[in-house]
Amino acid sequence: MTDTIFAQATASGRAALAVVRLSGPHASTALMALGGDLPSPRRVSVRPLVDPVSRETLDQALVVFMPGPRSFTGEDVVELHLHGGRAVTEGVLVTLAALGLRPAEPGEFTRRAFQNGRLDLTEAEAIADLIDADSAAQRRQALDQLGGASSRAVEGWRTTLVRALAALEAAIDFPDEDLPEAVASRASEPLRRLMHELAAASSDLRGERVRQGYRVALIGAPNAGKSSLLNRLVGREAAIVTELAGTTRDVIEQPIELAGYRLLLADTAGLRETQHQIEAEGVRRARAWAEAADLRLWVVDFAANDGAWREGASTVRQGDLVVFNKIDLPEGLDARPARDAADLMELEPVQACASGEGDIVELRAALERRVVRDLGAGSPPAATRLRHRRLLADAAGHLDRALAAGAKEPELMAEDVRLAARALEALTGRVDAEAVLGEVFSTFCIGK
Ligand SMILES: Nc1nc2c(ncn2[C@@H]2O[C@H](COP(=O)(O)OP(=O)(O)OP(=O)(O)O)[C@@H](O)[C@H]2O)c(=O)[nH]1
Ligand SMILES: [Mg+2]
Repeated sequence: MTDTIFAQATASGRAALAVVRLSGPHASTALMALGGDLPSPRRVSVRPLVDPVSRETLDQALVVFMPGPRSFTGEDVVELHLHGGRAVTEGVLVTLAALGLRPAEPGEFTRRAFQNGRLDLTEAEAIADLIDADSAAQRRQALDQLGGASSRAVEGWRTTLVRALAALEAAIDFPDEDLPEAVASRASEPLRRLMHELAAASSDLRGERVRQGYRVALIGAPNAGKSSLLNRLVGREAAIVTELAGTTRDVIEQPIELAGYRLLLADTAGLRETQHQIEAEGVRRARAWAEAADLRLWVVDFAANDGAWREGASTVRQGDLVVFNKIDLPEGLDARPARDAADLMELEPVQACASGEGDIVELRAALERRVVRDLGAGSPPAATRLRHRRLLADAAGHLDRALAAGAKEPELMAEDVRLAARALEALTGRVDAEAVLGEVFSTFCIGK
């Protein structure tokens, strides 16, 4: 028999309210011990909570009893809405422990919900994401996933696989009714389509970018104004700005929110050939960060006439942004070739003035358009974390092998289709759940 767990579900510290949650077979007896009787299910009632040993009143609280299996965890659940004073919550928690209940581990309530079939694994992960959500897009994505967006996509794919598998197995077991080779070749086309769909979903990074931030690197020649632009975008002096070329060495990462999305901006060392050991390491890091970024802002000093801007050209990619900075100053001699280079790489040009009274309105708008275009378009992603993408890639890989076995070896084909379905089942936690449970639930906070 499982034990009964309890935890404060709200943040600790002085507050107007604190919610303590109980789940397990003794939740109702604990409530009766504290509150005197058992209120009607799923109705909010007022009860004085009294320590059953000392008879001391601990609080005047709102209590709710939610009997299983129609509760969050699927077990009997009690919620105590206390006054949020430290002495109140402490008194109630100590009393619950004295009644023999056990303090919950992080994520244990959600884990029980999963184990009792109230949620699948992606929905449990969505709860963690919802609690971690800082931006509107993160909230939207977590709610979509909690509403079953990922589960439905995965279930749909799995159903296709299971149907194909059933037909194949039937033909293998009763080859006189339908030749296994014929069934295998009929199944190939839909399975190939599914393989492409799975492969696309496994390389779709939108979900992870929404959760972790859309990565934008500021790169360019020394002194172009990268640090100044970063400071303007984040709204504070996060990076040191001087008139000396080679000021920034470390990568300075700063999150911002734009159009409801979380972006991770990185200011980097100015790109140039240098003998200086520290600066050279800075340039190496700048290139590495830019390489892995979702978008690069190539900052070009509109006023400089030294040709230094060329350094950025090897790091920037087709479709990135080129920011002509310092437009408050007279145009430098070398701006023409810079524009031509930008045209050649189909960079979107933006003008900016990072210092003084100048503005970066155009840059901010361009960034906003990019993040909305790259993360906001299309249907919600099926994968929102690496775990999902790996399993989708596994499934696609098994299908690839199934198709290679093809009509010549229907038994082998069936086996690989079965493995593909397995991978999808691991994604929602239908199989092999034990292995990932620790990983999934350890990131939760206590009381969830
Ligand atoms: N007039 C003018 N000056 C600017 C503008 N943007 C930056 N500056 C100045 O240019 C100099 C270099 O700016 P930084 O932001 O440090 O340039 P950086 O690209 O980070 O330089 P490194 O870190 O050395 O690579 C500073 O003196 C800034 O005040 C601008 O739009 N207009
Ligand atoms: Mg700098």
